Amino acid sequence: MIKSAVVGVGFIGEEHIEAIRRTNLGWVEAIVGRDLEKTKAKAEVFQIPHYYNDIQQVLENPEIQVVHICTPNALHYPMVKKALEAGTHVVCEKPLTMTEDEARELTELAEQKNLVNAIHFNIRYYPLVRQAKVMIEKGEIGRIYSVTGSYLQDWLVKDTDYSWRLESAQSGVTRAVGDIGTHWMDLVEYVTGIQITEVNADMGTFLKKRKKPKKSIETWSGKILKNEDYDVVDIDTEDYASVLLHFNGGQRGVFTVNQMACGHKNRVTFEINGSLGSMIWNSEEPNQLTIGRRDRGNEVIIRDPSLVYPEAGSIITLPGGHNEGFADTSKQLFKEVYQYIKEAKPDNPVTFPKFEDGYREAKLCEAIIKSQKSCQWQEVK
Ligand code: SOE
Repeated sequence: MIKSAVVGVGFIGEEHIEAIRRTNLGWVEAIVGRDLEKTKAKAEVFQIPHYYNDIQQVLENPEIQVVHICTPNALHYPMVKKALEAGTHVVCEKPLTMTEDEARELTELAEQKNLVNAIHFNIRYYPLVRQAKVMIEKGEIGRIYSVTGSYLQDWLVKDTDYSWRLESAQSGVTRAVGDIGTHWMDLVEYVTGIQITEVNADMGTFLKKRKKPKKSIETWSGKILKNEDYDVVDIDTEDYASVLLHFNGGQRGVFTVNQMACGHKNRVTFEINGSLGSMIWNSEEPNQLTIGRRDRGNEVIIRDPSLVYPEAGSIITLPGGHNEGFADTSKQLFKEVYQYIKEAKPDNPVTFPKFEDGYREAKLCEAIIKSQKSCQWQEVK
């Protein structure tokens, strides 16, 4: 078992703990949280041997080979840097950092130190996403013309909905694009193999003021508080964005992100239109992929290991009809990372998303922000 530590134990940190365990390759030796009492309580619930309130204590333990950074975004850069400098492999939540410069620095540092570096772009690990990628590589939908889609949520619809993600100091200057737009852009570049070269963005903040709970609450915890429990604060990050896209082969595209879209809990969709067919997928029904055809009936591919390409089959655990979902994506991603660490052969192909993919997203975010400010198309450098 590869010993690991999870730093930050909110909603997504807990997901990491569970997913690491389900790989059958990793063992969670320690967790790190801001508040020692709360972290102790979580360590007891999850039966984890050690708990700390400082990452340094984890980095001093030579048995811990990997750290998972699941803190608010502002802490990714200093935490990842410390971990790499201490010679520890890192799995980081997205976005990698809050700025392009920080992302470049961490990407270079990880390469210099020859350490395994992964970023949690888990949506790549829905098996039919990988199936779509392989089908495109084999030319099954022909020449790609356009790529469209969205990432919609409703957990920030009310002015009483609050999270550290709303604050630019903790999450970065872009929220909806940085949090869920990065997932979408990573996903479509991964699946299609084409790259976004220019962006034209329109971003909006519907609620300019929100009620901030006097005590911090975890993302998705859905706590109901009373009026006197809040302070009214200004919001400086976007709820919504639509971004027009140009790709490197002349393809066109557009995506919308919206964290105030009632009824959509956490729905990523893409539609890829090619000369021989279209591909349509959404994360709320992840176990089916629609292939649209012009000259014959459309097809629906289902998530069944015996019916997909081996590359997609390799990230399926259960037989067809035994549905897998969100929690399985992290398990499959970590399985590939931990297997790579275990085999320790640098020439093995890297199948998981790396810091360079996080750096790519940082560049895309910077271009989107510039485009919003200038009201013009912006090149992605
Ligand atoms: C919050 O918007 C969030 O938790 C994202 O940060 C995750 O990446 C996504 O999976 C669900 O929503």
